[in-house]
Amino acid sequence: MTVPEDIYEITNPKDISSLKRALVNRLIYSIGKDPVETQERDWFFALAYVVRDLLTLRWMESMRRYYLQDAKRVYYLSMEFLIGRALGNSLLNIGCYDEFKLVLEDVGLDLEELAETEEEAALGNGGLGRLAACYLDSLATLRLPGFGYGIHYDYGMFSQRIEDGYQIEHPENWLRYGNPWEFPRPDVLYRVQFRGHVVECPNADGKRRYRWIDTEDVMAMAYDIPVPGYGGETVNNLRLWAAKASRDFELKYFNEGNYIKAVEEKTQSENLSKVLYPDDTTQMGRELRLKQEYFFVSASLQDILKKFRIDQRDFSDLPQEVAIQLNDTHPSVAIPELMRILLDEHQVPWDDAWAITVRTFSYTNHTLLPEALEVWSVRLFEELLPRHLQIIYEINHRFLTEVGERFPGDMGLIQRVSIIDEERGKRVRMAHLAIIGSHKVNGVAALHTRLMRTTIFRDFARIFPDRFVSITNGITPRRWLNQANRGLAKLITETIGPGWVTDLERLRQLAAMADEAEFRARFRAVKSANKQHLASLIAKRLNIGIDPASLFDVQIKRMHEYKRQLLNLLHVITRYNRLRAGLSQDMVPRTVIFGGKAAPGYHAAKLVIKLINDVSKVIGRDSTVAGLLKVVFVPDYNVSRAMEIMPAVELSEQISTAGMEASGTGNMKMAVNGAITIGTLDGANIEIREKVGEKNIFIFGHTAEQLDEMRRGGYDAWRFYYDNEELKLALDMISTGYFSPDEQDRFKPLIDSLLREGDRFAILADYESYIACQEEVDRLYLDSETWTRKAILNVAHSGWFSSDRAVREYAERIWNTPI
Ligand code: T68
Repeated sequence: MTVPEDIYEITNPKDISSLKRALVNRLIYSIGKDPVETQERDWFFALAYVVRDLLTLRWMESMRRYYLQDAKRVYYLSMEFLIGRALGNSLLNIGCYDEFKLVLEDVGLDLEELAETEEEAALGNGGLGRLAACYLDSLATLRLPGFGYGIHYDYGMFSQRIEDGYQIEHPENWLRYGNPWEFPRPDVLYRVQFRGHVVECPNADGKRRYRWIDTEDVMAMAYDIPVPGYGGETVNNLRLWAAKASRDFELKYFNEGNYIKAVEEKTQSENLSKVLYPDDTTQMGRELRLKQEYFFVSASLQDILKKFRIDQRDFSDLPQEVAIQLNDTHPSVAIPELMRILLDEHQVPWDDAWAITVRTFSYTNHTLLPEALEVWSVRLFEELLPRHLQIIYEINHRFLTEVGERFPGDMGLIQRVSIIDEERGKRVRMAHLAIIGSHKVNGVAALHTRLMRTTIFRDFARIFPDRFVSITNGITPRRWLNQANRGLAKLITETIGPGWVTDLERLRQLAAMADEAEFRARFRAVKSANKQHLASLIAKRLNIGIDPASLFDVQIKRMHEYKRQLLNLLHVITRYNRLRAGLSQDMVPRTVIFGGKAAPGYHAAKLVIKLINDVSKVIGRDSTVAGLLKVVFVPDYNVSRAMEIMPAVELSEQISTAGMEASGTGNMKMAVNGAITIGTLDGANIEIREKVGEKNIFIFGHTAEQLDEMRRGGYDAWRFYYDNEELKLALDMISTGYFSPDEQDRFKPLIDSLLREGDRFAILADYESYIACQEEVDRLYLDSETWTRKAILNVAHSGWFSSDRAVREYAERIWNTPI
């Protein structure tokens, strides 16, 4: 049916009175509330529905456009999308922020306040999930037909409360009041099979065929979330799958007359999409996790192939029409799944099926840490996905045969690259599967890709020299600058015009302004207002007073040993000791802010949270350092908290052990918001240094190569301890209960890991240069004009870290969908 244009409720989104009418209509007809008797949340939902309506028309237009263009589709498969709140971002992206602000004022409401009532979509752990969300924003802004596929978790990332200094996890029921952005699609439903067994049945043509039968099935139901690009022209789609019981359960038990049992089993199968696994670095090998992975992969592939119009087209066209990006190995079971569909359901010969598969998939690696690399026991795989295991064996057999022919006699090589790890029990190495089944494998920063090629995937880099590429991560300037830092955005726009929002390299034009005193003063005024704003939030929520004039020194990210929050704390303690010794003359007042969640089972990381809070308490009570040093742990760090904190950061702590942080993206967010980085030569810090210039960043510590060498020669933790009195003092204070008088050996495990267990993260090795570097930070901060100049240059040279640039690189170098 065609729709007459005049039927749309809002024809001109700049027309305040029609916006207001739409808002009140939603309140009455969609929420069912009398405008005289409303709560703030009702207005939020009414507003969200109006905005969604505006998005929906553009969304349909975008889909029609792609269809007519027959454009190649890009599908981003990810277990995580850390979206955050959507209201403010959508309003800015469609260009109606100020209009809606007026409309709300008219009814006595404040838009910013209303926006706070939105539950954030925290469907991710950290960097990997947030990257996926930034890339969706860029895909839409660049008008690329790029679609996300993921899981509709009932419970996303847990919320963190701090009780007596300890992290306590609470489930976060973000869907409690419903999600106003999503469209449930009960008609988009796919069957996903598990378990059962495989039978061989000869075909009429004599070829062997395999059938996967007697399976236990779960249904995947779609929820669609519109993703608006900047300017509002293009709206893409994020499709999340929720598990629903298949009717089979009901029928089976109905026949037995066991109604209660039927309902029990229904609930059990729907548990599949209940909760996000909150571990970002350790592979637990849990059955439910593998089920989640296959569940969303199977549904997504069925959907992708349906849109490809499988019945009318030749499969060999698939790689020209479709690119599928695997966000880490989590969705890599998609490789044997596509093979299974082609082989078993469409009788495509193996070699053709394999060529299609490899040309369709590509894989992004996000970590080199061995404990984070996914492996599944062959036994579990066989139980849940017997046909996939067979296919993986066949992929492996053919691959190893080829390797054997190309590198004859190298048995070690065969063992090392095999998908099946035959040592510690038979296990499927998902990274090997992902590399072998993809045409491109990318690392997320230059150093990370280099290390990937020379260390963990060295053999593969030899076998597939052209397969490995580096695409440094990026962040969306819409959320992280335009939305989060309205003050700076305004100053930038007044100075160089609004084009930077979609062309971040234009920030370069600010470089010349760094030498103008008047601009520096304005820039400083913005930072100062942002700091005051953060201070007022901290006062309101945590009842802690911080000095807005002090240096804001910030480390916000997941809690992990390799990120070395403990090194930061050793500096804090050393600083505290120096202040108490009366050495305050060279030191500027500082507020050291921490924030981050620890995986619930990660004891060392949780203990660091407790130590931060204990140190904070002792320092907070010591009047001799009042006004000179303060430590704050901000609870429940998430996307919304990040948006509040980033604009106020002056010193960005990026201090991971060299070679361990694949890229980092918080480092980019802070730099573009005018913070100066103190960091190691790790991940994207190296590229930040390259772009902003070595004079405008504080670099310290050993390089990855130096650490490697040091470890080969034997790492002597005690030497660092005895050679540096201040380090010894700080460690002794922690281990003798100075910060924990109620439990003297509370932090023994932390000290043991440093001194007795080899200091895997080289905290002691980097302590001295870190402290020296922090001294330099103080000296520079005293010279406020020079500091500001460098901060401006950080903003000016951060344009390259836009996710638009990153997505363009994927489009050109991996997806073959150049813009
Ligand atoms: C991060 N990884 C990297 N993993 O640590 C970070 N892992 O350096 C990089 O900038 C970022 O990815 C984006 O590339 C993660 O965030 C996870 O969250 C994760 C989750 C589940 C399982 C394993």
